[in-house]
This record gives sequence, structure tokens and C-alpha cells, in this order.
Amino acid sequence: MRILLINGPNLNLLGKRQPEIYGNASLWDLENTLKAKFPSVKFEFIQSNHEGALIDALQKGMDGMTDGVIINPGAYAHTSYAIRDAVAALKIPVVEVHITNVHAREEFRHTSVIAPACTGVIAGLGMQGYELAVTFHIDYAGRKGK
Ligand code: CA2
Repeated sequence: MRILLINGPNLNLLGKRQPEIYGNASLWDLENTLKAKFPSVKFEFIQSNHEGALIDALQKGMDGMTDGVIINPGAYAHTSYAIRDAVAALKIPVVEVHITNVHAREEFRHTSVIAPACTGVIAGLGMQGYELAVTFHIDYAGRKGK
């Protein structure tokens, strides 16, 4: 099974800045943890600070080989109708993950314009949110008989 895991703007700073908000783990730590915990999953990891690059990454999910997408769109969650359209165009399940509980933060973070196009959303569970999203994709693919 193949999962595309996309992280948006500033998430390359994980583990390097603001650990009081985002924790100590880096993106590299996240990727290695997921590979170790889910050895049967073929991951493609993409991080970009650019909206168009995130849309290009989402369109890789149309290759017919990818079973599911996990996206942390960063602050684009709150603004990007273009990323929402790219998610809506996919025929495979997409889980939006936020490390922090966006609902407990500033008002502008309470709304994700992308979430309505997603299969589901996980927020506030730290890096474990990504693991739970992977588990969902594995279970979902199992239910589809893949
Ligand atoms: O909680 C999340 O995962 C967010 O997507 C993180 C975004 C924020 O704009 C969203 O509202 C919620 C910010 C990502 C910034 O990541 C950093 C990580 C470490 C240090 C500085 C920024």
C-alpha cells in the first residue's frame, strides 16, 4: 500500500523552532518513525513552502498507485481554496492532520477551508496524529479489499 504524506509551509522547521508549540520531533524523525512503525507501507514524503508545489504533490495521488493521502497544509488550511480543489479532485481518501489543536488557538485557525473536501481531520494529537491517519488508511484499504 502506498501513502503520500504532504507537509506544508514552515513544517520543515519542526524540531528546530517553537518546541513549546510543536514539540521536539523533526520531520526527519516523523518520517523514520512512520517507516519503522508501518514497514509494509510505501511512503512518499513531500514538504513544501509553496502552494503550487503542494498542489502538484496532491496530483501525484491521481497516479492510480496511491491508496491514500495525509496532508498537513499548515496555515494554507485556513486560506487555500486551490488546495481544497486539488483535494476534491482526488478519488482516494485524504486525511488532514494538524499537530496542534487549532480550535484552541487563534480564531483564524478555527476554520479549515480544506477540511470539507477531506475524508477526515485529526487535530491536536501531536505527531501521533500522523500515525493515526496511517492506521486509518490501512484499515480503509483493507475494507476495500486491497
Ligand atoms: O498544528 C498544525 O499542524 C498547523 O498546521 C501548523 C501550522 C499552523 O499555521 C496551522 O494553523 C496549524 C504552522 C506550521 C509551522 O510549523 C512550525 C514548526 C516549528 C517551528 C515553527 C513553525
